[in-house]
Amino acid sequence: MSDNATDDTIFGKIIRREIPADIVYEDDDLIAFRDISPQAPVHVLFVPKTPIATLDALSPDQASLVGRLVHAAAAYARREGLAEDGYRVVMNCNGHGGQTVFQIHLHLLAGAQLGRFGT
Ligand code: IU
Repeated sequence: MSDNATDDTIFGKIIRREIPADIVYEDDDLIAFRDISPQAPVHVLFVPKTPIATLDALSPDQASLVGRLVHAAAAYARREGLAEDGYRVVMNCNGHGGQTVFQIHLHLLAGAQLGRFGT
């Protein structure tokens, strides 16, 4: 087993199939699975396979990975018929952002009218 950061998070265990998850999409760069504690009727997490703890740790050469997450989420939403009604994508960073799993991930929330965000 390698000792990179992804291996140290619950998402690394999901990527390696060490714990179960409801996986809805996967390719060479990323995996997507349903959030275990959904905050909307549709709540899917898009996670790069490259270990990056927070957005604050994202290097310039890793920036395209975030684009891949956004594009994969948009493509999933379109495939699932969610795009016309709309959806939200969110990335949380560190404590005030509400980040609890320290492998970057994009939340896709859809399936109902979402409330405004703030404190
Ligand atoms: P956050 O942005 O770091 O707060 O999001 C982490 C999400 O990971 C959160 O919505 C959890 O419900 C979700 N999650 C999960 O889907 N499966 C798990 O085993 C664990 C957390 I731990």
